[in-house]
Amino acid sequence: MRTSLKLASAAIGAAALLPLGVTTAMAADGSGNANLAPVALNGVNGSGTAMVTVKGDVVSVTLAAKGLLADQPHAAHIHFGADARHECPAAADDANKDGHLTTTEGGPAYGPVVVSLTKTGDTSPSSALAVDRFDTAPGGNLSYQRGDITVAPEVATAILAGQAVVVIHGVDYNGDGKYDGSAMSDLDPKLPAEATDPALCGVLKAAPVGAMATGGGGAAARPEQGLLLAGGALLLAGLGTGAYVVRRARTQA
Ligand SMILES: [Cu+2]
Repeated sequence: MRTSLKLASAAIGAAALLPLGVTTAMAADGSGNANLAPVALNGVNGSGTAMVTVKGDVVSVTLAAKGLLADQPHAAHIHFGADARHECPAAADDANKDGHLTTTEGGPAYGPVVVSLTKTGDTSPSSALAVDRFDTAPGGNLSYQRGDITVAPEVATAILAGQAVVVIHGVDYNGDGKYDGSAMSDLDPKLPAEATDPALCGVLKAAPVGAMATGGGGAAARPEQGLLLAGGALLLAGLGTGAYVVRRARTQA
């Protein structure tokens, strides 16, 4: 009697653990949305949205933002760290109390770069500062769409779990319309801090399940179809510039 009871409870324990293991082992499909808001302390008067759809380990990303420094490259990434808070940084993250948040100071909140949202070519963390492949926000408006981004399985899982954070970098502390100033970047000492400090940030939240249910219903909108088509066009356009990838690859944040 006692032995069979033990066995039974052991089996229940194993069954209770199983779903967790399955969820982390295989990437599901779904999407996450983020409202992008100014990063604390960094003086950006802007806003934006991000939408990420996940199909297995391929993600499609759409960004729209306004209020950025115009006509300058804005590095944009998906950040995630298993040990991070899965948040945007707060004023309290200003570790050196200089009144601004660097990308590194935001690390405890959002983790390292896991996807570089480049317009063409490589999207790995090694392209985190590939300045010639990021959007330059003409007129301060950033518009970005790409559909061919392969991510690590744990990144796909994190996006669907509401643990990934979209960050757009590039600020203008002194308001002179360009990246300059005596403070140098924590990521690349050859760049001004203005070029890499975080500007806008938003945590990707899982979209309502109903929004992604296609189920054969004719009425269901399929926004991801247009997205993927656009992404394919971007991919084709990007093939010609693939040579830049290696040259521009730099160490990640
Ligand atoms: Cu970033």
